[in-house]
Amino acid sequence: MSKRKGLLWSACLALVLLLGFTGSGITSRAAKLPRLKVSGTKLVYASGSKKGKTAQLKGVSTHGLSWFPEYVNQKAFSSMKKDWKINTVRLAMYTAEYNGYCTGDSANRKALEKLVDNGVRYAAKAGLYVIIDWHILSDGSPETYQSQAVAFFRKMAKKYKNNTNVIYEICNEPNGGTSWNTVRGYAAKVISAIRTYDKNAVIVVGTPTWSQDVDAAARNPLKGKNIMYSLHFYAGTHGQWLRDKAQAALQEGLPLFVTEFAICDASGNGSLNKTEGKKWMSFLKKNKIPYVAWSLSNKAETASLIKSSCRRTSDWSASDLTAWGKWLVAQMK
Ligand code: IDC
Repeated sequence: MSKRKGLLWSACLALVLLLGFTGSGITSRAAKLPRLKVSGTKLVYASGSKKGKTAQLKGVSTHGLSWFPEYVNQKAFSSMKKDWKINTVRLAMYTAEYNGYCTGDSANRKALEKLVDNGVRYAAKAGLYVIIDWHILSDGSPETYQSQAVAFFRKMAKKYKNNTNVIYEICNEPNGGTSWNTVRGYAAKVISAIRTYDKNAVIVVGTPTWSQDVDAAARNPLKGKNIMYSLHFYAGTHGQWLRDKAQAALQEGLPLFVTEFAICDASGNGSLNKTEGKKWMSFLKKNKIPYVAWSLSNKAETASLIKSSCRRTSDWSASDLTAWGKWLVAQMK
């Protein structure tokens, strides 16, 4: 080999090694979870050994990140995966309530983004999928803070385009008479912002009437791939009539994701309706619908998974859980 050729070869080798190192650097920082995609009405694995199989995501949602930030910690996420068998966690970031992303000051916004970032990292390390939830509620229509949402999701997609575990939920619960047409217009703008950076991430779109009107979405779904639609239920309030709506939407080919549910009433209080709860769980399991329960907190309300007397923020034992917490964990195991 001539000296010149030798030099060329060493340069090539150095380049390959360099690329190899940076490549593994990226993968070790990003999640090692298989990518997800939507196929028909189902969420399936798009890579890895389970490629093509339905991904039955199941997990829990935080309460509002501004109010219960202490539950976003590595030990919490890892212990829920090990002890409760969850594979997904949802980060509920309120937009309009006290210290919401759009109503608090810029320091608050920064703190929320940091919590989201920590949450994504802890989830990746624990081996969990993570939903970044733009938690509209009292703002009613997603159009109220549309420009903020577009900017937020553009930023998130740029940051997490290589994180295979991130799912975007772009509007928790449209309400106050907001039509599907309005939600659809909003969704098209936010989805296009996300797709600037990430062509593949799964995006979940809320539906009118607190994410119940999946039938309206089924009549005129969005264009594009890897889009799912939220169905929320509280078994104390929502029964067979809502399952019928969901069934009809599935029949029309609409992919559903239950990004929030509990078995008390819709206020987050009242008693547990276990009879209706069981019917819902068998509906979800039969149709392989991914589900996430409300909420990981110790607030004194029925929908909390942790007892209000419990100060632990990870590694909970059965006696730390509320009746709802115990019921849910038994369902997921
Ligand atoms: C509730 C919380 C409660 C809080 C209230 C207003 O449990 O502590 O005071 O929000 O911020 C939803 C919403 C979810 C609600 C939950 C229970 O997405 O934010 O949380 N719920 O009311 N939809 C149906 C029920």
